[in-house]
Amino acid sequence: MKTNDATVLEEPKTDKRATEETIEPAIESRPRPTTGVREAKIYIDGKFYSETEAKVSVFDHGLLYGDGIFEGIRFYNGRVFRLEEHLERLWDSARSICLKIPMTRQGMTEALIETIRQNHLHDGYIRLLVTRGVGNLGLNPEQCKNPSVIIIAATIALYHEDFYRKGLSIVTVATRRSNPASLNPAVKSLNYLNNVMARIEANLARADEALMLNDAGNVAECTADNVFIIKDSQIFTPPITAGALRGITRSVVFDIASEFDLEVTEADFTRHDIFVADECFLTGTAAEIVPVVKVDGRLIGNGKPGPITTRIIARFREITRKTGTPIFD
Ligand code: PXG
Repeated sequence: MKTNDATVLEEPKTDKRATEETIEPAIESRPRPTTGVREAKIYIDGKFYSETEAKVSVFDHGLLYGDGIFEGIRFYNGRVFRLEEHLERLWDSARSICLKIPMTRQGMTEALIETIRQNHLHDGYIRLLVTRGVGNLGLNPEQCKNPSVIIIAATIALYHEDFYRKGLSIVTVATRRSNPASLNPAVKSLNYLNNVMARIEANLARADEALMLNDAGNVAECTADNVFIIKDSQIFTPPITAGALRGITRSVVFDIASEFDLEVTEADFTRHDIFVADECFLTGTAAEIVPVVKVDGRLIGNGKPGPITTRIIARFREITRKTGTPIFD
């Protein structure tokens, strides 16, 4: 595993299958015990703390109930990628769960950029959280008077180029994406147990990711990524109403497709449509854009990343390295 900081990252723990078709597990490289930054500075409510000093109360409802929201943001080459869109989504999530973010958007931008500076990073990943704050053991959020803002800047494992060259093998899992009427997947809440359960199923099946359906049996998304398929040069992705997060990377794919004069249609589709697709790929801040070559044991297309996917990945890489909010000015 290549990383941009040799001191930090865990190696993926999954068993390797020793066939020509071996696909390295992408997702095991995601969670890491530390930020990967020596003498890291973590932002909590206006102050910076070391990794060992950065702590929240056991009475924070973010811990007690998963009551809070978050964003995962990448920065490349000294620029924060699509920061405005991430903050907009954060504010929308907050509004939906009646959480008042205790700072302005400008204040949040400055705190985020200052956190990256304090950690002397040019490329990496930001985890931004707003928790409901400290309350009592009852779930009523009215007890929580002061939401907390936490910003963690970390190095990020660069996925092995094989993930992008060979593609992933995914499985459909029995765990359904939560019904929007109970917990809307459009809210990026701290309650990710629905996704975690799906991820466990994928692990048990030794797959690289879990494909999640909604209650109607249509494709919603993967556990931390949006899904796209391509058929006859037309690109399809599930609509937000199917239980997909309004992914930032997803929206970049819409932009790239229009540059290429390709049409993206937001439409409900089923597993069958993936089985018969020419190409399939996933999008997410951490994974970026990654081809899928197998679903539920069936090869997609010829079992290799397709030509349109490959072009979109190349263009995405150009865009991420050249655009974004400057960190050091
Ligand atoms: N769907 C879900 C459920 C997500 O959590 C995406 C799609 C992709 O959205 P963006 O905006 O990132 O293109 C996400 C992304 C990770 C990670 O480490 C990512 C997410 C959550 C937890 C971990 O990749 N969110």
